[in-house]
Amino acid sequence: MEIVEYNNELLKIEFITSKIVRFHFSKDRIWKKNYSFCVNLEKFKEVDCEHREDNRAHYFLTSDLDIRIYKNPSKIQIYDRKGNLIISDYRDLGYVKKGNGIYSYKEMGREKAFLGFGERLGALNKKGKRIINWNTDEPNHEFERDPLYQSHPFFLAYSDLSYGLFYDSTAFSYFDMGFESKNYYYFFNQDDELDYYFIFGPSPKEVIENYTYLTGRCYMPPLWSLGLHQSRWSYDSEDKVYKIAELFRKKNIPCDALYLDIDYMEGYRVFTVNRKRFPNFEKMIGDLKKLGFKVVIIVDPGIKIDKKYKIYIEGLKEGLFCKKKTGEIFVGYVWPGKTVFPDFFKEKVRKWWGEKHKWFIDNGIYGFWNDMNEPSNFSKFDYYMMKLLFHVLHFKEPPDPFKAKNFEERIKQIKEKTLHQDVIHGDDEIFIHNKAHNVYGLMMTKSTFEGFREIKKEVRPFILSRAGFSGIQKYSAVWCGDNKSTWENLYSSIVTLQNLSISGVPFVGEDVGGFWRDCEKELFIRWIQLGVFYPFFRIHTAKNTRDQEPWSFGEEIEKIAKEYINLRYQLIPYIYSLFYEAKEKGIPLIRSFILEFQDEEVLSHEDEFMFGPFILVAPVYLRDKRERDMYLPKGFWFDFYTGKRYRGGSIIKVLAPLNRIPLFLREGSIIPMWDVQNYVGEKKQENLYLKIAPGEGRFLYYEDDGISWNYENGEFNLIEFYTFMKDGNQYLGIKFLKKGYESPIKKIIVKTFKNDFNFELKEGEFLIT
Ligand code: MIG
Repeated sequence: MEIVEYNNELLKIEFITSKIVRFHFSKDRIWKKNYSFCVNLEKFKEVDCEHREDNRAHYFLTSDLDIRIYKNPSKIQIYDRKGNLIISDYRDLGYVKKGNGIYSYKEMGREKAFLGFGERLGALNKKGKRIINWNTDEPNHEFERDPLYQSHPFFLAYSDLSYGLFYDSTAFSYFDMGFESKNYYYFFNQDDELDYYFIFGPSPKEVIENYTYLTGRCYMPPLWSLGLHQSRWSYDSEDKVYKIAELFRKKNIPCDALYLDIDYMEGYRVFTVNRKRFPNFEKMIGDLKKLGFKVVIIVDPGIKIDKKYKIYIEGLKEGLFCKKKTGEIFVGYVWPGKTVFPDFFKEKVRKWWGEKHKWFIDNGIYGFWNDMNEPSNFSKFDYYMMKLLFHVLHFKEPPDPFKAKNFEERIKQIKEKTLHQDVIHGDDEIFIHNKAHNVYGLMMTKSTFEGFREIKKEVRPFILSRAGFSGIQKYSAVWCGDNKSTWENLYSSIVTLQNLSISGVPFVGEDVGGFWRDCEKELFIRWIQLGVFYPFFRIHTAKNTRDQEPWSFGEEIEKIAKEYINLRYQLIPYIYSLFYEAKEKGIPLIRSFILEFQDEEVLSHEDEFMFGPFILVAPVYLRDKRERDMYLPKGFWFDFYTGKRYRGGSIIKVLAPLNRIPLFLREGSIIPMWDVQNYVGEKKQENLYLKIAPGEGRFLYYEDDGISWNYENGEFNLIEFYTFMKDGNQYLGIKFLKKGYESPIKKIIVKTFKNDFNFELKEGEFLIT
C-alpha cells in the first residue's frame, strides 16, 4: 500500500495482484469508508511493487503494470510493461468533488467498446450511453430502458489491451460513457469517497477472471437446477400443481422444477402456507419429489403489518425492521398491503431470516426465489391501483410507471419509487438508504444462502434473485425480471444476458415465452429454442395471461418444444462442466464473441453468442422468419444438425424452419452429452456421448455427485478430453486430471458427424476416423 498526494486529497493505492490495483481517494484528507459489500479485502495479500519518485511523478511497477501518478497537475496513467498506454485520467479530473457527489473522468483512448455494467437493456456496446446504478422494479423493458433490478458498477473496456473498472460504491451512481463528449467518459457517484479498482486483462477473459477474483464466483449449482423450470404467477392450488407435474411426466417432457408464486402464501404473508389452496402442502412436496420434481417457492422481503402474524410480531419485538432516522419503523405498500422491511444490514436480522426457511427446507424445499428485493415499494395509490387492475380488471400488464422526459426526471422518478431516502440501515455501522439500496437484495440473498447452509449442510441450495449488486453470483442465480411476450424482448434477452455474463454472473436467464401479455405460438417456440442456451432455463408468465406450458400452443409446437428440451437435458454434462470453469475462473457460459475470437468483426454481431467455447447460437428473433443472416467468426464451423462444413469470416444465410434454431459447432468441438431423461437423477447416466467436430480441441469435463458440498473436499473428477490430427486421421485423447469421485460412466460413445465409436473410460489416445 502506498499513499500519495492527488490535488488536495490523499490517494491510497493497493496492489491486490500485479493486474488489480485499488485507488481509494480520501475526503478532506481522511478515509472513512472501511467496508465493502462485495470485496473481502482480508482475503488478499498485497503483491510487491517497485516505487520510485521524481519531481514530475510517482512511478509504481508491478510485473504487469507501470502506474504513474503525475504531480502537477495530478493525473493517473497506467501503461503495460511494454510502454503502451492503457488508461489515463482526463486532464486533472480523475477526482472531482462537486455538488452532492464525486466525478471521476477518464480519457477516451483506444477503447473500442464498453461492455458489462450488469443487467442492461439496449445495445451490447455502451459507448456513447449513460447508465444508472439504482436497483429498480421496472416492468417496461422497452429498448434502452434503464436501470433494471441490479447494479453492477463495473465495465469491461474492450481493445487490444482490455481492462475493467469496478467502482466499489453502493450509493446512487451513473456512468457517462461518452454521451457528453467524445473525449472522455466519467463515473458519478453520490458517495462520500471514490474507491475503484483498475483491472487489467489484456484479454477480455482475463478481465472477467480478475474481476471475479475480486468480487467472488459462483458455487457448483445443484445439477437439477440445470434442467427445465416451469413457472407461472401462479399455480395457486394443489390441483393445478399436480396437474402440471403429471402432464410433464405423461408427455415425457423433461422438467425438474415447479414454482410456487405469491399465491401459495396466506394473504402474501412470507413463510406461511395458504391451507385452503394447499391443504396437504407437505404431502404435495413429497409426491412431487417421487415424480422427480423440486419445488421452488417465492420469498419476498416485505412483511405484512398484522398484529396476529408471528413473523411481524417477532420482528417488531426484536427490532428487526428498517427504521427512519427518527426511529419510527418505515411502512410501505407491497402485495400484502401495508408492509415493513427486514433490515438485512443487521447480522441478527440475516440470521433470523435465514432460520425462517427451516420448516420449508425440512419439508423438502431446496429452491428459494427472492423477488421484489430492490426493494420494490408501491405507493398507497399504486397499491390499490394494482389490486384493481390485476384482481378485478384482469390486466395482463401494468401501466408504464416511468414515463420520464429526460435523464434527470428519470432519476427523480426511480428514486421516489423506493424506501424513503431517510431510512437508515445496520447497527455497528449505519448506512443511509442511499448507500444501502443497491445492496438490499444482495444482503437478503446472502441471508437466504447462509441460512440454508446452516440448516441443511449436505445439500446445495438453488437460489434465484431479481435484485443484486456486484458479487450476487456468490449466492444466487439471476433472472432479469418482467419482460414481455414480444419479439423485441426475446431479442433484448440475447444482449442483456451477454452483458450480465461479462459482469461475472454466469447463472442467468430470462422468462422464456415472456412475462407480461399473452404469448403466441411462434414466439413461444423461438423462445424455447433460445432458452435451451440460457444457463437458467425457466418458463414463466404473469397473472391473467394465457397458459404457457410446452403443450399450450398445439401439437406441432409441443413436439418441437419437447425436442429442444430433450436437447437441453442431453447437454447437461457440457453445461455442468462449464459451471466448473465459472466457479474456478468466473468465465461465463453465455459468451459474447469478444470473449472467444480476435476477429475484427466480433463487435458487430450482438445477436449471436457462444454457449461455452464450442456452440454458436444464432437465435431467430423475428416473426415469420424461416432463415437468417449470421456471421461465422474466422475458422471452420460445422452445422450442428447436418455436419456441413463452413469456412468462417463472413456473413452467411442459414435456413431456420420453425423446428430449427441455427446452431454451429466450432472446429475441434468436444461436447459431452447424456441420454435424455425426464429429470436429473432419473437414470444413472452410464453412457457419456462426445459429440466431436473435426479439428483440434480440448475440453475439461467435470463430474461430482451433483447435489452435496463434498466437491469442496475433493470429491470430483476432472477429465481432459482432447482431439488432434495425425497423418490425416483424427484422434481422441483421454486424461484424468483428478480422480476424487466414483464415475458412473461405463461407456464413452464418440459421435463424429460420420461415425460412432465406443470406448471404455480409460486414459489413452484413440483413433476416431
Ligand atoms: O409485482 O410474484 O418479477 O416474476 O411472478 C409483481 C409475482 C411481483 C414480479 C416478478 C414476477 C412474479 C411477480 N412479481
